[in-house]
Amino acid sequence: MRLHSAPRSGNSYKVRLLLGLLGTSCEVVDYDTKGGETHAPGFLESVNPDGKVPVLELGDGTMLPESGAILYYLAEGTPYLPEEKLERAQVLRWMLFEQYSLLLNLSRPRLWRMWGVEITAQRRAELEQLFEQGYRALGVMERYLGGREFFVGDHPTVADVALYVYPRLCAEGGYELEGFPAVGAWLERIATLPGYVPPPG
Ligand SMILES: N[C@@H](CCC(=O)N[C@@H](CS)C(=O)NCC(=O)O)C(=O)O
Repeated sequence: MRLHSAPRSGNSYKVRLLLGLLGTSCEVVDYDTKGGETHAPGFLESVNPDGKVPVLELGDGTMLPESGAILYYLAEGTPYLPEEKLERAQVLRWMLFEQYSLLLNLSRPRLWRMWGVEITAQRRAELEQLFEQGYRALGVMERYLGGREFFVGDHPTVADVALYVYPRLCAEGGYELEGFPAVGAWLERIATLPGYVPPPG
């Protein structure tokens, strides 16, 4: 197995985190996404036509893009993917929430800071919307977590792995998590799991 990845990519980190938690080793090939390496013809043709990482390359050469699909694949048959029908559906529910309501809102402000993107009036207005929607999504997580330790059942699943990454990194984009104590406690809980891998610095 080989992971096509980028050093500061949160979506790639999701996969490296799960690999660590599962104690599975995997070769990692890093790309320069800012430099456009994932849009080079060779990458588009033979790795991912969508020009993004992460992509998991399986032993038979099959390329599996999309962090959620990769997490699901790797977690099958392990405690990180429950067997019970409704619990599996709940895992999927939170992974879809992560992609639709959380990911872009939390990742884009970080990406713009990381890449030193000029904040024009248009981007400032976009940032305002991203923060508004991002804080709303964090509020959903905060209320749901309440007294819970993990998002599905009483042990960590790939839903936690998928949801963990961008709240953990969002301060790099200017978010403040002081108003989200349950999210903060859950982030700390994840960081104590055996095999935990720290995020890209
Ligand atoms: N839905 C995808 C999003 C993947 C994604 O946006 N990857 C970023 C890095 S975190 C990327 O490859 N960006 C390069 C580009 O879009 O050109 C997933 O969850 O894997």
